[in-house]
Amino acid sequence: MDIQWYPGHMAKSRRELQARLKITDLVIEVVDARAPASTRNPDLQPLLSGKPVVLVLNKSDLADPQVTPQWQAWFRRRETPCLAVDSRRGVGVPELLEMIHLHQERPAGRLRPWRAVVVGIPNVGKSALINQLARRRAMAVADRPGVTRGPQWLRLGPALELLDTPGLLWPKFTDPAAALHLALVGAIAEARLDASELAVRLLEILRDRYPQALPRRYGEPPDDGQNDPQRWLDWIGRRRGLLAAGGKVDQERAVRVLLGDFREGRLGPVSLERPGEAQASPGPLGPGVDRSGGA
Ligand SMILES: Nc1nc2c(ncn2[C@@H]2O[C@H](COP(=O)(O)OP(=O)(O)OP(=O)(O)O)[C@@H](O)[C@H]2O)c(=O)[nH]1
Ligand SMILES: [Mg+2]
Repeated sequence: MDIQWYPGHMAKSRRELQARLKITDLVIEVVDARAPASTRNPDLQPLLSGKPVVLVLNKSDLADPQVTPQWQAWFRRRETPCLAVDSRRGVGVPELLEMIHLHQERPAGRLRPWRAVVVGIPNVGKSALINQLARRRAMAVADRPGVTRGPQWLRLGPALELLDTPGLLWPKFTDPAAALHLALVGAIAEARLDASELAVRLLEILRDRYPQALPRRYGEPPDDGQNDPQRWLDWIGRRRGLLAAGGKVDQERAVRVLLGDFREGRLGPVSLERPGEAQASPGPLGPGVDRSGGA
């Protein structure tokens, strides 16, 4: 596995963003509602100095509807205006537009249009959100990190411009759990991490927080063995007929089925993080982990 901590293109994107921030009036920071702590880029904060920020908890359709309001309250207590949004269906978008227009009320006589920039880590749905705000497919959207390559302006009306930006990660991680959450929500290419480690993390969260999610999707395993991750991988493999030579379950394929079902929301809404827990924070991850998010 090639080790690239913070590839050149991201450093360049950061410089480009820094330059453009000077000419924008509002920052729309997009995070993944399933992991709002891990998917917030700490490297962005120093760049935003003084600009008003609206935080969007996107993909809220995939997150636990009981947990997302707790996050909203948590951020609001920290003076961060915050909205839950589903950019696939447009839920929360009218409220966001309202918030934008609220900020937009400015003294008359300004010479340039009012500008908002959409920032965040890769694959959180920045471009999808812009398309919802614009009500058309103006930006390319795809379920992999690194789709938006450079900054792109979009005019929304005579006096409002939006800027889409490429997803940005930060150079160093401290918490390995943060990296797992980033990979689970698709912000770092999964191939950069050990997929079975991702599966174990996910299975633990499901066991502790969403005990019905696995039985609902795959049925109850017949044995009454330990309720550990391995038991579920074996069961998923057997249910799906993913057998390797000798009749043993093909672990890799079972992992892929599980992660695919999670990403597509087929396990039901799941929040990987809750406010008040020991939160993932940035720092060194260890070898073999590439945060480029690039494919
Ligand atoms: N379920 C769900 N999927 C979403 C939502 N928003 C975006 N997506 C999907 O997430 C994937 C990534 O969306 P993009 O808009 O390309 O993400 P991005 O943040 O612009 O990504 P980069 O340009 O790579 O930084 C796409 O498959 C979208 O359809 C949402 O609110 N809910
Ligand atoms: Mg994009």
